[in-house]
Amino acid sequence: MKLIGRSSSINVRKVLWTCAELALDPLREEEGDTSSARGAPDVLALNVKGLVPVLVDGNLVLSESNTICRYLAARERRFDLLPEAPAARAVVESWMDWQASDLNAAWRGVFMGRVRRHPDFADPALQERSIRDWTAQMRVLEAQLVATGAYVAGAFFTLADIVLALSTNRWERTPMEHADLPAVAAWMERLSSRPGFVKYCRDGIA
Ligand SMILES: N[C@@H](CCC(=O)N[C@@H](CS)C(=O)NCC(=O)O)C(=O)O
Repeated sequence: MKLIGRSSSINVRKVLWTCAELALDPLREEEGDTSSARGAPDVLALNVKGLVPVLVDGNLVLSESNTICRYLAARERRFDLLPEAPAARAVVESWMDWQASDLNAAWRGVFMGRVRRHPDFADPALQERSIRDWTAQMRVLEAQLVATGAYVAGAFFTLADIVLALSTNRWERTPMEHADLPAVAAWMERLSSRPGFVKYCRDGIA
């Protein structure tokens, strides 16, 4: 099994943390370059989107970080991370989908403007709007963690925690005002007993 993508990428680190939870050690290829929107030619040859991560497992070539995490957990029959029962599985997937859609859309303006320093996102009004949207989405996560009192999808750690902790790490590290979210902070602390969290999330970059 081979995982392509630089470990500075938030989406590659989701997969690396998942591999750590599964005790998998895929071959690594550090392709991908932050300066290139479409990725390296080798990546394009495997993924028409030109983005990393890409997982190659025998004849299977897979893109989309959340899908790769789900594939690996299912492959290893780790139903603690991705339940087999349809209802429990759907809850985990719904939070992963929310991360990839509403939450991801909210951070773009301020993250691209202040961290990546991309000229298209230099407008302060655009950044302020993004901060408002991102904070509103993070309050949704806070409410969910208050409701479960433990992990994103309920009482147990799942793939939803991996993808949302990486998003939360990006939120914490982006220079802007941060709302006080005690349940989110307690959950990040709860996760710090996991070596995969320490290696690929807490001590990683935004
Ligand atoms: N929806 C995709 C997004 C992948 C993505 O945006 N990857 C970025 C890195 S985080 C990328 O490949 N950027 C171009 C590059 O690194 O060359 C996923 O979740 O895997």
